[in-house]
Amino acid sequence: MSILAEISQALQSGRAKIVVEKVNAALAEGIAPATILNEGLLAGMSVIGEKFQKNEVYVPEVLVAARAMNKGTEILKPLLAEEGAESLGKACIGTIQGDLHDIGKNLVRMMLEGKGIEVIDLGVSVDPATFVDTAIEKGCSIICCSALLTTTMGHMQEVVEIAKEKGVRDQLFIMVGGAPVTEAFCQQIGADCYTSDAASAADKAAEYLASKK
Ligand code: B1M
Repeated sequence: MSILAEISQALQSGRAKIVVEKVNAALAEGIAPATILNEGLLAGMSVIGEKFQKNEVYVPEVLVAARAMNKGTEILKPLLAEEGAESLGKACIGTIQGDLHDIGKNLVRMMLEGKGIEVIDLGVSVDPATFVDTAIEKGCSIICCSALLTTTMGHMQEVVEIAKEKGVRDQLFIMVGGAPVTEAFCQQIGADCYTSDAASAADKAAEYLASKK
């Protein structure tokens, strides 16, 4: 097995320590950081994403894989910056105002990062205006809103309305999701994209960014 396949395998098993060892070994072998990222770490995360979609792995496995991925990318981040590797694009993400649930939001963030998208995590109970202001200030072309509570999911519509008021609606891809959110709700509030799971959200975000290049 090649060292890149070993990195992918270790990541899929959530073995962060082995991922760190193998990433360092790959660098010592002279493999380019971007190759290690794409063909080692992201390849492994992509397998996990597909398995998660098919219910072949569950939240705990995804979380440990994502943790292993983070350990690996921590080593590569400064080297990738030196190489001038560009991220696919930028997104900001948060759980909507009034809602403190963050497990699903964190999974979406990790899957987006796994696709090479730079993510600004606004945390939980995020004011609708903060999503739009952050997107404008930090140059994010995607806003991701997560909601778990039927009582507060309505605030997502305010994100859409504020983007209109600030004249940036057509520059933003507004994505919504979370257990009570549906395709019909997404259409009703005028958002751009609903997905039922984190892996599909990352696929749609990457598709959108690729279409803008
Ligand atoms: Co709360 N809670 N909770 N809770 N909680 C629910 C959501 C609830 C359904 C439980 C129930 O009553 N059966 C219910 C909501 C009912 C409703 O609104 N209809 C509920 C309630 C009522 C509450 C409180 C009000 C309870 C109280 O205090 N009386 C309170 C609210 C606090 C607040 O937010 N203001 C509360 C508190 C909590 C805890 C703090 C204890 C804890 C949260 C811990 C945390 O997040 N750090 C908690 C938990 C854990 C849950 C349950 C058990 C699990 C939620 C979860 O993390 N699921 C939940 C019941 C349940 O769902 N079985 C429940 C796993 C997670 C991976 O799924 O977030 O759906 P999910 O993410 C999925 C997809 O939805 C999607 O990707 C993920 C998977 O791939 N996705 C997106 C998510 N965001 C996306 C965004 C996208 C695309 C996809 O694009 C942008």
